[in-house]
Amino acid sequence: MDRAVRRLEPWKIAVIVVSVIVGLALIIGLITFLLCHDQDRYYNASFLITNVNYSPQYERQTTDEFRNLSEDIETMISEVFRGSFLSKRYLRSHVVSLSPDPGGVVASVVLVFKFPSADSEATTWGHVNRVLLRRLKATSTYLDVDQSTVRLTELNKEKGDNLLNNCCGIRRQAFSFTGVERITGGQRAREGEWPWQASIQLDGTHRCGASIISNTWLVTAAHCFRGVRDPRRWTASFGILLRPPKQKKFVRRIIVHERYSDLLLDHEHDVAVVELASAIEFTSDVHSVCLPEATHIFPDNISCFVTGWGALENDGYSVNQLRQAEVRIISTEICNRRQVYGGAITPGMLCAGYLEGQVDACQGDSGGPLVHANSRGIWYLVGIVSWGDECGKRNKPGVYTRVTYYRNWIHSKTGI
Ligand code: 4AZ
Repeated sequence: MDRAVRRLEPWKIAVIVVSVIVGLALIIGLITFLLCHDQDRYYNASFLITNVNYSPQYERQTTDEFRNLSEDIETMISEVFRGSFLSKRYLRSHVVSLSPDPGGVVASVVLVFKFPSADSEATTWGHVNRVLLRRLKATSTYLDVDQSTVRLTELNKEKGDNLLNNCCGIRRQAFSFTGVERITGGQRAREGEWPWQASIQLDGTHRCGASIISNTWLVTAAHCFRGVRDPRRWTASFGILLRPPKQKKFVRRIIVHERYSDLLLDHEHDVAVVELASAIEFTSDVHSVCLPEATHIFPDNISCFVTGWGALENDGYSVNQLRQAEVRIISTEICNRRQVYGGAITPGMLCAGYLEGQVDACQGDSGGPLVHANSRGIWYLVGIVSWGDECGKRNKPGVYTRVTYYRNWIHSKTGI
């Protein structure tokens, strides 16, 4: 008795008590983490739609036909899950392909859910599969889905990420819009908000913006290379910060439009494509924007965003963190008025901004993207920052290279 009491000295008791508390805390922490921590789970769903005839226009994701049918399918899938007990778990769906079938069109869709980490894969797959089968029948839509063809497979995170990151014009998180801003003094972009934005650098210094159109090709403005066309002096960086960038690549080749001239100063054919020396690793923060079809018409007045590291005011300095501004397309007719640009706007250009001024691209934004999200929320390259009379001046909106006008030229040089 005496010896036992002597052995349990106070400091030993303290150590035991502390160990037990720490151990319990760890166990409780682990349990809460497993119960409360959500993780993204990806699935591929494929099924036959019997009341739509296959059209060759479904081969390319950028056609109006692909967009219309995909939008209807994505709406249908959203209704299926939003009206079910999985409504809080369902995040999004994205049609990745539409393929021909003797019975109609086979749609392949990536579904993204958020489930607690503790839920087993088999259980969550079962929930998703059951809701999909049951509610596809109950949800009213004009699409006829053949129930017997529905296949649901779980994709691991890497495969799901890859599938989505390889689709152009997708933004992975939802970014809420916070008021009117301008590149000058305006709003900073967040990582992953404009994943196609690149910086083109001469001897390591930011010179221009550019847009990623594939893992080896960028599109930018021809005037960025004024005087220096040697690819060995150019690099491209990716991610919202110039320093430090997310990725950096050497340039293999610069192809400037044959009819662009540094001397004429008419800003005509201000487009160039840049081939990288090695492929970009696509992630949710760095991947491509979609190129519109040559025949696509972006209506006047639609909302677009211009992004860049350019000056906050005329003749100002570039910034380290990417900025964004919302601008509207201005008709060429208005932009060519005497008090605006008096006829300088040719069919290969488009104006965007506000006649009141204030919100605009500026020096250093050149070559960068002007983008618009279609009704599916997929982002398309509408214009390339090209020129303007200073920045944000009244009646002097930004002028952009019209991407649809040069769409076939871009294809002829890059195959994209
Ligand atoms: C430039 O010098 C420049 N306000 C780019 C865009 C605009 C003006 C100038 C549009 O690179």
